[in-house]
Amino acid sequence: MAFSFAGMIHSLSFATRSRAAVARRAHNPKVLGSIPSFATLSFRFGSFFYSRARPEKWAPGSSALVIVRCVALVYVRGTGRQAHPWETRSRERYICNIMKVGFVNIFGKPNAGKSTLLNALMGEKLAIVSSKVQTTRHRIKGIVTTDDYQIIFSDTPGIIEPKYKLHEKMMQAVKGSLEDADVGILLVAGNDNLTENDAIFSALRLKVPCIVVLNKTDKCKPEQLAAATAFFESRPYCAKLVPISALKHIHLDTLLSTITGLLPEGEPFFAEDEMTDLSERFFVGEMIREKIFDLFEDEIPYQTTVLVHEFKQKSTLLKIGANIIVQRDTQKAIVIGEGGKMIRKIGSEARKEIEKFVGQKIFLELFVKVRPKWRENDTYLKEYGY
Ligand SMILES: Nc1nc2c(ncn2[C@@H]2O[C@H](COP(=O)(O)OP(=O)(O)OP(=O)(O)O)[C@@H](O)[C@H]2O)c(=O)[nH]1
Ligand SMILES: [Mg+2]
Repeated sequence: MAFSFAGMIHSLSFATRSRAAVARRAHNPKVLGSIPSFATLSFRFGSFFYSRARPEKWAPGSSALVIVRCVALVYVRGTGRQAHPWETRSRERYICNIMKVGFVNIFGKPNAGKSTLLNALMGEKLAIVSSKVQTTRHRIKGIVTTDDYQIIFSDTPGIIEPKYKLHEKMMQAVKGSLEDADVGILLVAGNDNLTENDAIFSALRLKVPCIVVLNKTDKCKPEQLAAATAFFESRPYCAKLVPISALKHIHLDTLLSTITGLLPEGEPFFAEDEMTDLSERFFVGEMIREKIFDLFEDEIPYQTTVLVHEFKQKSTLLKIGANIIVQRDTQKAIVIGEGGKMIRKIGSEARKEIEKFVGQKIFLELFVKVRPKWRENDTYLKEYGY
């Protein structure tokens, strides 16, 4: 009885959040699986009604707030309910020191530096980067948790007019990221065409606060920066503007404090040691794809994808098998190269990165397969993870 009551209230409290927020929780079974105790729920409901009745008493740091939190903490600790250490820490954090929590999704034209920014904010290379456009094809989440905030950043594919089905899938990843953002980062290279970027940002129609981030300031002339700042600051979607260099890590701390200033308070969605919701296999495939972007010009990177079909822990190493998918026989010959020169190069460069990523020796086996028009074929696209 007590269980079903708690469960019912739990779902009720979710009903006050957006559907997107509920869907986001589904990513994290650890959070979804922990049903709040009666004390936690009483505290939440009590504080909600109290805050509505006496808003002036509810200012951060007010004595009323501190007393209610302390009483609730003593009560929750006193119930003696066995909880997972992470769950306990998270509840204490929620009661004593509500965190800033939310989804911060990065949007922009291809090549604006979205993936470079995600990696810089994470302090870890999660997303592949290249000097060519349309490198990122998926939404890539990176989670940063400190004592004060949990930010779930999302890198997204560069916004383009779709020309084939793969493009449509890429733009669906952008659309999904528009729906659950708590804060939008509108990323633009400071020396890029301002009106083109403005048209894209306006078309996104984001209803959440947006930060226009002027990137690549290391390459901009002061007058370019001044013009871009004046231009975007006057736009209706621009809540804040921050100039940065994602590559040189300039002003990232200002960007972080601007983000946390706009985020709502709440409980963390993910355990504090979680960094992403994507699999190791996914990142391994991406690292191989990055080498293809680095090593080949023209159409090859755009007509290629990578499917990791084997990921097996052996006694001394990890065995990884991957297929490089191309559209035509001529492309297969180019990817293999004379006497296998190019495929060996892809393999040796990808292996170094993958070994750093998985933290152990790997055996990497690459094959090249021809799948005509795979970018237009729903079955292939699904099989290849799009
Ligand atoms: N000089 C300079 N170059 C940068 C900066 N940020 C990114 N770049 C470069 O810009 C290029 C594109 O970077 P990405 O991070 O792949 O860009 P993206 O927006 O993710 O591109 P797509 O995935 O194609 O949409 C790379 O060559 C980066 O090294 C920066 O702050 N300064
Ligand atoms: Mg990218």
